[in-house]
Amino acid sequence: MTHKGKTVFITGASAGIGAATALAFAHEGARLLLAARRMDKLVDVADEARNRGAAVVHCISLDVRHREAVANELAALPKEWKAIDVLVNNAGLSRGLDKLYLGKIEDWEEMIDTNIKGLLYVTRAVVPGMVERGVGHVINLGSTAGHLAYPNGGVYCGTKAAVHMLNDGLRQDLLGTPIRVTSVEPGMVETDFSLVRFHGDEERAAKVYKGLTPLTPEDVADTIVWAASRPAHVNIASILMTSVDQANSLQFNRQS
Ligand code: 8X3
Repeated sequence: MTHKGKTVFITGASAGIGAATALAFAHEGARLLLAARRMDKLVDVADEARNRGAAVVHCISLDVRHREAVANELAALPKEWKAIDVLVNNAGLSRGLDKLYLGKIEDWEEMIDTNIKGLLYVTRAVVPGMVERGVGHVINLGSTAGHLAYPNGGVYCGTKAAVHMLNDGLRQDLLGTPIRVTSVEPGMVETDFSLVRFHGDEERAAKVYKGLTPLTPEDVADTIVWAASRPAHVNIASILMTSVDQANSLQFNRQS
């Protein structure tokens, strides 16, 4: 199944897995609807997507945490962008690495508002149209962290466990329609993830990936495109993926 001419909506598309996914679908000739908070970065991704073969690219500035903005921006889309074939619920982040009983409440709220509530707002805005048109695929970005918690990451892990369950629940609610629902759940991926977690502390972020080979954003993008490329009757429920240097949230093969 090719994505030529299909409309693919990706949240958090300005960097990391979101940007790599945009470029991977661009390579297939998809029409790309890209959303992120940082419009300057998003425009660069859009330019690159056009170079890689995207049929056409439309960018929207969107903070998925804002319920009304999500509803309004998606309702205001030009008609030709409303018929979304693939939704990649990628916008998400981690903030802080603290004992849960000492954690910063603002960090918790940012993660919960983005990773859980933002994903729900976007899903709520997009999926009814998919049901109405009888076509669609929702791909949610989960994590190994949603399967096994790690010390000091309880709230982030909790949000990703929630994504796993929301993914499951949505698939059940869509039974009887042709809409597919998949979660792609990676372990460590070398992106700005740790830089964001540590509020820009580069030294601390670099240590996370020290001595091991993590996944790349392209590895995950490739998997997302693969899941979206199965025959229409095949639903990949979830894909848990790590580099060979990681077994789960707690076990790593580090050289140093
Ligand atoms: C990212 C995986 O283990 O770095 O979702 O938190 S981990």
